[in-house]
Amino acid sequence: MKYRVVSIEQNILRKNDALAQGLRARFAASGTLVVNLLSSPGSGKTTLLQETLARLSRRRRVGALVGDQATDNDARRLAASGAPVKQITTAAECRLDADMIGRALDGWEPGRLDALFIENVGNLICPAEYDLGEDLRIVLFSVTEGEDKPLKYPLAFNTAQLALITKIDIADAVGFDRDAANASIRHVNPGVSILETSARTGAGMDEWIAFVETLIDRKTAAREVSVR
Ligand SMILES: Nc1nc2c(ncn2[C@@H]2O[C@H](COP(=O)(O)OP(=O)(O)O)[C@@H](O)[C@H]2O)c(=O)[nH]1
Ligand SMILES: [Mg+2]
Repeated sequence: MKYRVVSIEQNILRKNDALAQGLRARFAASGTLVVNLLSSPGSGKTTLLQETLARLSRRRRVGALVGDQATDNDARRLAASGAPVKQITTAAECRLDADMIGRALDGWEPGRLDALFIENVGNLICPAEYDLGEDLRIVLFSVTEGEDKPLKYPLAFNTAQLALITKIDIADAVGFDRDAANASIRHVNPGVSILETSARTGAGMDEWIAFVETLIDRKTAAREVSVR
């Protein structure tokens, strides 16, 4: 019986991987950089994206898809930036999958985007298993969560290319141990980039935005080469 459950899960993930490859081809053709944001609830995904969309939409075409089990609160917060935003309600599912992204894109006409940000459902377990065709997976980890969390949720941390430590403005107040947090992150993903940010004070935001813009330029250039 146990084997049967395992094989059903593997089939679901295999199907997701195939759909994600289709999305990746679609995003390569449009030259859209796709960023998948993972974290536990309350780590600051929506707040970071509010600031990111506000800053980038001055000079880039950016949009967001937001997964939430029950509400459209985050989509409404993000839409205030003026960027195109679409809500995906996942109901019983604890994560977004490639099929949900494909269906959301089919019914949505934001025009060609330089970058699409995907706010995943808030938890560090199920979203980690689902490829959404993204170029960049980032895991957010706030200073209040406990420095050992990367060790407890290794998949979320070792499938990400960037770990963003958020709410750095309150690090001292909560006794955040930077060395311990970095060591936990590096233990599960030695090569990952780590950036400290505060969407509240703006600390680290210029570096974050510059990091994304470098990737946007690279993706746009790759598209230009392929269509030439
Ligand atoms: N002090 C501080 N609070 C933040 C920061 N970013 C987000 N928050 C707060 O953390 C809470 C959860 O943020 P939210 O963006 O909704 O997290 P999400 O659930 O990951 O989308 C809210 O009360 C935010 O105001 C930050 O950089 N500094
Ligand atoms: Mg949110």
